[in-house]
Amino acid sequence: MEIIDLRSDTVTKPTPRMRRAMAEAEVGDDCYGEDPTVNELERLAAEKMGKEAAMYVPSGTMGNTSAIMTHTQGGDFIILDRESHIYYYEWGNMAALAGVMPIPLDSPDGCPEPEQIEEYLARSPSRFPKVSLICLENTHNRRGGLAIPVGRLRAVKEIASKYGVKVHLDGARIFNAALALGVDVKEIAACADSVMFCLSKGLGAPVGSVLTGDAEFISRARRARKRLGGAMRQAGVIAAAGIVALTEMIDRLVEDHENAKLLAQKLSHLPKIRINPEKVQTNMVMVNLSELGISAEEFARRAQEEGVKVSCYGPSTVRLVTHKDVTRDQVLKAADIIAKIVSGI
Ligand code: TLP
Repeated sequence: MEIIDLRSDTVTKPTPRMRRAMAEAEVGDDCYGEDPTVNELERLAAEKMGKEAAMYVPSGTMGNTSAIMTHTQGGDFIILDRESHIYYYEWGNMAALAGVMPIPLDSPDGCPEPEQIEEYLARSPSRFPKVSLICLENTHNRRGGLAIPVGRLRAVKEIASKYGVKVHLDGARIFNAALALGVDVKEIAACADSVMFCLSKGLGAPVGSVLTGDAEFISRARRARKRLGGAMRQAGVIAAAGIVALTEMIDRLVEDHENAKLLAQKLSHLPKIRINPEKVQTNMVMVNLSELGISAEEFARRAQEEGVKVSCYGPSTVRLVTHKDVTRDQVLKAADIIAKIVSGI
């Protein structure tokens, strides 16, 4: 049976060009700064983001954790959306590894309001714990792949700068955000002191993310990466695929966005399925099943039986993600399969 895997864009497989680049990569010991392929990837990543420097990391989680460890000191607080990946999925790393406390705010459109933030930043420094970092996310995963407009990010950066607080952006899917907003990725990156983005999601590389920022920040972040066990040796073998991701795979993300819109449009006609097609801005479709009277887990199980994989995003919400390894025809087929499941409930 053909499997249409819509669980995540992380399931994408490397392209033939990536595999060739990996096989032929020039390598060296990256802990001595001697891997030319890693160095080239880091140079390219920094240039794309408009930042001075970059550090290759095995995962987005390690990129975010290294950033938090570098920007903060134990006992500090960080402000972030309560649905952010860092807060929701990253295993309490901020507390366990950086020793910082979260102030999770509820920001339904994914970006905290400056007023919400200022309430904490304006507190007396002698009586309240220090807030040293604000973490943003764009696109915002749990808020449905929303692309947060640059104006909103900039407003946060301005209030942060007023109080001397740093901003880190989890830009795992920053290229999807730039595409949806019709801006250069640098405009988004300029709203944060550090930006992490993933090569291993819609861009199709098998492994890896990059943390970018100014040169001094990145040289300190390298210590955090060491502590986390993420300093690699001949990592050029995987970085080579990252270079292909950055040079060849960005422009095609438009197809994923079109496919997600098509999927949302098809599913929104089904009875008792709740989707807000206007919220489908990038490559994710959140489907609310509460009126159907079936749990997300049961729905996912039935869909898998019919050859469509989705992920559960709450007791009655499933997430469907389009990516380079699902075609328009497969998306249409998945919509038909889901229609059949819904009609049988
Ligand atoms: N997200 C994964 C799961 O962990 C949920 C997915 O399938 O979407 N930031 C954001 C916004 C992410 O969505 C993810 C991964 C990460 C960071 C972490 O990246 P990795 O998996 O490389 O550690």
